[in-house]
Amino acid sequence: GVLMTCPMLSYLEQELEKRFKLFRFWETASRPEFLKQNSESIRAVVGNTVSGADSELIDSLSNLEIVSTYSVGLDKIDLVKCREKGIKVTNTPDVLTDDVADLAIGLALATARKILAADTFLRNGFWKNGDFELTTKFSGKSVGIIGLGRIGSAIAKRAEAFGCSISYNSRSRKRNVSYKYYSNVIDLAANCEFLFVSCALTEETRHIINREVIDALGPKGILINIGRGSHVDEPELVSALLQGRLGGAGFDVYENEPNVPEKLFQLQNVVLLSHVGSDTFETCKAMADLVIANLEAHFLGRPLLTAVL
Ligand code: 8YV
Repeated sequence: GVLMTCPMLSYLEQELEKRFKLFRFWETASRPEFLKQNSESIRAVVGNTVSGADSELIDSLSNLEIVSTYSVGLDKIDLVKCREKGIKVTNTPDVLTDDVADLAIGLALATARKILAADTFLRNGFWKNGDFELTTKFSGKSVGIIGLGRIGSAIAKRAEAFGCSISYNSRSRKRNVSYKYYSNVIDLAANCEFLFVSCALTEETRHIINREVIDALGPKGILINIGRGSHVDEPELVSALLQGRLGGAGFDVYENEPNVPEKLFQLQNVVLLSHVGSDTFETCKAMADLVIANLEAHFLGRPLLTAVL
């Protein structure tokens, strides 16, 4: 049997149901009771970024062999525990890279050019009384990227096409990359106008965007986060924006989703999306197919397509 932790794409649910005995964790009235009855027959968990596989769940499934997450992010999976117990882990890299990078650029443009505010201005009938305010240029600006993995590199490639100069921060300098490397996030922030967060969420990168980094980016700087909400110290972000110490922010992820600090709602230099980075028909289908292909490969004893562990 396969345990799905929470509702995901209905296509994924249907396709899993065709192939496996599917348990829907969110429909169980009592989780302890459900686990007592069914834990023995569960050999796989399908989780996502809302609900993954924490140590408690892993410990309660004595026959668990594989966690196949419907996400590229692994922060909701206890990888240490999985490694200890020899449980395999797969995710959905590559197939969502383009969409997330596209959206990162979209957020930069929407934030700098105030696209949503300009649209609201027109809809409210204000155009008749005069033109919309001037905004900030994106093309040709200096772009900083935290995390030059698949998504960070795709953002860099797009920003290059906008004539931007690229610099980055990551754990170590990348070989065969001509972008300027900063070993320190504060130095990166001090030397760029648009700062993108696209690294994995780990203990080291939690709150990588703190007050010092925000102040280094400064009142003309724009912060874009398509990584994880917990990369940013959110109360610090809110106060910096309210006090005008940060120029603007475009966010797709938040510390406590689906809760977003409501103080941000009044600000025109902020664009807030509801964690939709990979949510296109094309990509969600590809992610679902990859989740299934990994499970099938595992149960047939074949090599996994996108193994993390
Ligand atoms: C998820 C994401 O796919 O892949 C990730 O890490 O953040 C998203 O694209 C979405 O939240 C569903 O789990």
